[in-house]
Amino acid sequence: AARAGRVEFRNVTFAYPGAEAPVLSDISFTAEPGQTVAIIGSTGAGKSSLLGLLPRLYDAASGEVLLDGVPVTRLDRAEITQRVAMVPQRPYLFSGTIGHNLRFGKPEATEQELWEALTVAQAADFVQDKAAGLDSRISQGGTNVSGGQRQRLCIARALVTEPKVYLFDDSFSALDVATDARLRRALKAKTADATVIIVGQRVSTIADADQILVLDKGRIVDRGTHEELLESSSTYQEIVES
Ligand code: TTP
Repeated sequence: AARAGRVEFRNVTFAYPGAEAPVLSDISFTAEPGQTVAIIGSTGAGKSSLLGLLPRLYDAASGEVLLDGVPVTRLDRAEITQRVAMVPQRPYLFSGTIGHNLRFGKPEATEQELWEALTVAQAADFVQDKAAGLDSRISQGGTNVSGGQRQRLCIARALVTEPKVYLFDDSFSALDVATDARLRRALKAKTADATVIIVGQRVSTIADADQILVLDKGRIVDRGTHEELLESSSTYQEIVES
């Protein structure tokens, strides 16, 4: 059987309600199970908006977003959340214990599953260091953990649900380069069969992706591997050098 988690955008155009200019124009790409597709581009290029179309935070104005060949507009939310996990740019922790937060998408997850997810997310150490471990309280909005810890807890929360598709919106930006590298190595091993779409600002975060999409003003202006883009894309070169 074909592995699940294939994502396809077909000529997708999107504008926010009330806005005249489209934020995304004619976006087409495919991400296969086992692949990592990275999206890079300047601020406001439309990267977050692109990710949001898969879990239907918004719907395309024209074109189609398909999950395993089916337009997401024909799937219900439960079917999508079962298969797709998104770690948003400003990941949210609610008031409750770390365990509650990690079990958000899978209430029946065992402690062992939580620790496995924390280990991959490079968060096991700091949770272990807390006297109450998984029972440690998170304050509303997660203000009593650092930005990098919050990102890692939210990555662990996504891992607990074992989705077919991971969407990471700049999820590694608050991590130091070494932690970022360790996390992504562990993630790659853990999510070998999954489809990963990752928005990244740092070249080291995205350089090993199977395909990099260079987004500029809502359009894919270049695509390829890191090596290909270094040769062919002046936009990519500018991003790398900045
Ligand atoms: P984004 O999709 O947020 O662009 P980005 O993710 O590439 O930017 P960054 O790297 O800074 O995260 O925004 C694209 C445009 O859409 C931008 O002009 C702001 C607008 N926008 C809205 O109007 N409403 C929204 O809810 C969002 C997310 C963006």
